Amino acid sequence: MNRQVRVLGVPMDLGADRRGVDMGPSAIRYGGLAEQIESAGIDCVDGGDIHVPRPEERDPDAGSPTPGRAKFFRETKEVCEDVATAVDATVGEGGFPLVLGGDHSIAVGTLAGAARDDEDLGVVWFDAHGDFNTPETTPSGNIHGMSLAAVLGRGPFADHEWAHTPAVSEENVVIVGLRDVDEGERRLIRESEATAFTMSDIDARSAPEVVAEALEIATDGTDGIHVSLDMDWLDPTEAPGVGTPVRGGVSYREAHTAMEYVAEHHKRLRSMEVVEVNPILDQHNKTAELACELVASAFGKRVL
Ligand code: EXY
Ligand code: MN
Ligand code: MN
Ligand code: MN
Repeated sequence: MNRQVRVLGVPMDLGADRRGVDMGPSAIRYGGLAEQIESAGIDCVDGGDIHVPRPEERDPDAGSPTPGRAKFFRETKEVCEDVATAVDATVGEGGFPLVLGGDHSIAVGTLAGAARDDEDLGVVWFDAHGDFNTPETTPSGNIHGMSLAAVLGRGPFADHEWAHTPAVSEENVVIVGLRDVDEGERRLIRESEATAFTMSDIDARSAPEVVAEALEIATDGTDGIHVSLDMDWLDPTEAPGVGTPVRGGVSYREAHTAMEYVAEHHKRLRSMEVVEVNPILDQHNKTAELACELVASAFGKRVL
């Protein structure tokens, strides 16, 4: 990839239950992100962090679980709108946005910005979870479990012009790595045009084969693709520092091979985000450091 990478940190944990992923951008930077990107031969600048409302700036009851409501909706909307503006500007200047979470709710902003000029993007969403809940189906009220559904125009952002939903072509959206899906979102995923590969598919066919097919689907007839890497896609033994760990994820090598396959589509790669790194739950910044390595693999870094 020959575009300049512009890093954008989104220190946000309002979309999740556990506190801590707001420190993800710092942990990833300390994990050697700049060095890893440089070792891939890619020019990179750091655009700093998006402002996230501080506790005193939040609505007092925004975090209380109310059936049918998304928690911290106004605050998340403000953050995602700013993320969309920053990502749109980066793409507009010919750059490549690399967005660091923060919880996965930031994807609503990333994709709104990346889908500027009404581009039709495909998405490969690496995740243990479907993130396909709506306020009506969510068991938690947490927006990070609703973010992909929201990107596709379901749920509370649907009537927000800035969100540009559906920002992407639903038939070119592929979830890879599912192993923890709620009842309500299971039905929504099945009814959608998106493709979902579970860990059972990966067990049966291998990660490289599934990822190769996922990239074919995402690039078929689109203007480009976005990669959304939720670090809880990996097995918690490799990535313990995530907000919602689920056993039975992919290995270190499977994740690197997946990113190497992503790099083969670098001419179509428009944007990328790495989310859900939680330093509080990590072991000596291992998950953040791995995130940096995986970004370098996605940007074309090779052993030989
Ligand atoms: N499905 C559960 C919920 O909606 O609350 C857990 C979601 C976890 C989402 C993480 C980001 O992938
Ligand atoms: Mn996720
Ligand atoms: Mn569009
Ligand atoms: Mn997840």
